[in-house]
Parts: sequence; C-alpha cells; structure tokens
Amino acid sequence: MGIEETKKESELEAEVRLELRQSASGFQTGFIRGTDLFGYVGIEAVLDQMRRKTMKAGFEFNIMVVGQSGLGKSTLVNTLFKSKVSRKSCTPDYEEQISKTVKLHAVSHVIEEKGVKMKLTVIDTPGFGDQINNENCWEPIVNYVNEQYEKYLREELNINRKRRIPDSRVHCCIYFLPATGHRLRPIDLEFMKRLGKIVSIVPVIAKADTLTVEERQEFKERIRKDLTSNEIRVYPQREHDEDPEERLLNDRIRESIPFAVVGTDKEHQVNGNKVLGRKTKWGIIEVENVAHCEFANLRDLLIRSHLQDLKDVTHNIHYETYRVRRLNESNMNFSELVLTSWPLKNGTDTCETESQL
Ligand SMILES: Nc1nc2c(ncn2[C@@H]2O[C@H](COP(=O)(O)OP(=O)(O)OP(=O)(O)O)[C@@H](O)[C@H]2O)c(=O)[nH]1
Ligand SMILES: [Mg+2]
Repeated sequence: MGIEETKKESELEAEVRLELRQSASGFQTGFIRGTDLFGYVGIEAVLDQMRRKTMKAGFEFNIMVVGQSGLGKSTLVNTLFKSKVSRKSCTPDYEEQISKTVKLHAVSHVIEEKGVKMKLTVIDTPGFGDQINNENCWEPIVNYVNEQYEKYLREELNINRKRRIPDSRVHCCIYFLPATGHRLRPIDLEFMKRLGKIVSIVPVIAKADTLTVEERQEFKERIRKDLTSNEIRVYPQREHDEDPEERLLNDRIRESIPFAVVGTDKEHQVNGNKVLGRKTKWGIIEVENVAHCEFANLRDLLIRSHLQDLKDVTHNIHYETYRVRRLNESNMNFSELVLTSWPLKNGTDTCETESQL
C-alpha cells in the first residue's frame, strides 16, 4: 500500500468520528452519525419495510366504553371512527331492561383507510351504574380486562404458540362522566381507582353541550383536583413518559383532561361544507370544531397521536404487571399455569363477539 493511500485512509478514519461506548454487558458500541457516513447506506428504508409489513398484517385496537346508560357512549364511538361501529340501544330488549348486572358486549369491525387495516373491537358495558345499588358494578369489568391478559399469557406460554398472538387486551377504556358540573361521584372514584391500575383510562365529560363555557372549565378543574387527591391514575401517566419531549407533549394533555366532548351521527351543511354536528334551536354544534367542544382533542389523542402508545403501555406496563404477578403466583410452574382452570369468574363466553370482518 502506497504512502498516499495510507494517508487517505487515515484521513477518512479521522472523519468518521467513532464514539466508543462501554455498554453494561461489557461490549463496546460505536455510534456513527448520518453526517459521518461515507455515503448513503439505506438504513432508513427499514421504515418502508415496517410500513409494508404493518399494512399487510393490519393491527388490532380494542377500546372499552364505560358509563351510565344514555350518556352517548355509542354515539361517541361512532363519531370517532366515522362509521356505525357501535349499535345505539335506545330500545333495549326485555332481557336487557331487567338485567341486574353489568354485561360485557364486544363487537369487532375491520376499518380500512388508505390500505391500512385496523381491526377495531368496541367493548360496551351496558348496565354499569344503572342499578339502585351499584356496589361492585366494576367487578365484571375488572374480570374482563384480566381475562384478556390471561388469554394472552396462555397463548404466550403455549409450546406451539401462534406466530401472532390474537390481541383482545383492552388498550383503552373511555370513562364517561355525566356533565353535572359538580364533582366526581363515589362510583366514578371507585371505578377509576380500581381500573386505573390495570388499564389505560381516558375520562371524558359526556354531552358537554349541556354546560356553559365557565361551567365546563370549573368542572374540568374540579375533576382534575379530585383525580389528584384520590391518587387516581389516568392516561397518559406521568411515570410512563419516555423522554422530556414526550413529557412536554403529555403535560399539555394532562392539563386539559378530561375532554369535554359532544358526539353525533348526523352531518349538516355549514357555510357550504358538510360537518358533523348537532342541530339545536339556536344553531349547530360542530363536533370537530375545537371552538365548540373538545371532541377533536380526544380523537387526536386516541387515534392520531397516541394509538401506538396506548398499545405499548398496555403491553409493556399493564400486561407486564399481570404477567409477573401470575408467574410469581404459579411459582414459575408454566405447565401448571397452562393446565389449571382460569381463576376468573367472568368467562369469555359471557361476552358476545360479533365479527363482521
Ligand atoms: N345533547 C347531546 N346528546 C347526545 C350526545 N351524544 C349522544 N346524544 C344523544 O343521547 C342519546 C343516547 O345516546 P347513545 O349513544 O345511545 O348513549 P349510550 O351511552 O350508548 O346509551 P346505552 O347504550 O343505553 O348505554 C341519543 O339520543 C343521542 O342522540 C351529545 O354529545 N350531546
Ligand atoms: Mg350504547
């Protein structure tokens, strides 16, 4: 090798600034920035590969709605996904009318937009908070959430496990607060205290069009105080923020929860444009207009900015906590865990799944 060539090589080496780091496992890791590469490598193409794979496989998203009857749960979910994904139950059948317990009801749909397929499951909880005595009405809901973790765990522990484990875990629970303008009721506190530990809860003020601007602001502040003083965990939780950038973004969300929302399944003409809205005697409440209500903030959080994070938090935090507890309980005896009957009362057969795929 000539002197000229050796010189060129050493110059190149000098240009490539290698930061050698000692990792915890004792290996040295070099960090080479994009500007330091000799030329285009093509690593970023992995994003296209991931995109293609996700588009081909699709993804699951499971959302649960909880709140008293008539608060607009079905309407809101239909507004969120701009389709009839949840049936409105204005005329409950006889059996539902006399039902003394909370019954869970899951309905799945595949929604496709620009080639991306999402299998959306909406879990409705008719009967919640509708009885004179609402003691323990959260129990079937807690059982359902845990039952989905258990199902996933068993699939994971299976020797011949599936390449892709079907995910029925609840990624998000929208809790509907009536727009009373007062404060959180004991049932709200009890429910969120219990469920906040096992699932991501997003509280919303339902039918917010019934509140004045001042009432809405005061109600929101009171709810935030009640949540803090009762140590209730709602999504996004501060301790799960991954970096300062995420913390900044989530702080802004935390400062404005619970979102005061309005739902509708009707479109109206406003200035020549079709908008989703509720027509009243004094005008049209435009559901997606941030000057009218906070529906758009909720939609952005659940679908446009935090959908993947909701799935990640479910898997990495809530499911992980369940998994560790169950494996500790069964003393790492996997086969015993797989063979034993489920410890949960609320069998999956009690929840109806209508697949319209
Ligand atoms: N004013 C107002 N009415 C609403 C709103 N959302 C829904 N409604 C109306 O409230 C009624 C009940 O709505 P649903 O969506 O069926 O309520 P739900 O909570 O699903 O009721 P259940 O399925 O019986 O538990 C319907 O007449 C809706 O048109 C809202 O944001 N504001
Ligand atoms: Mg409904």
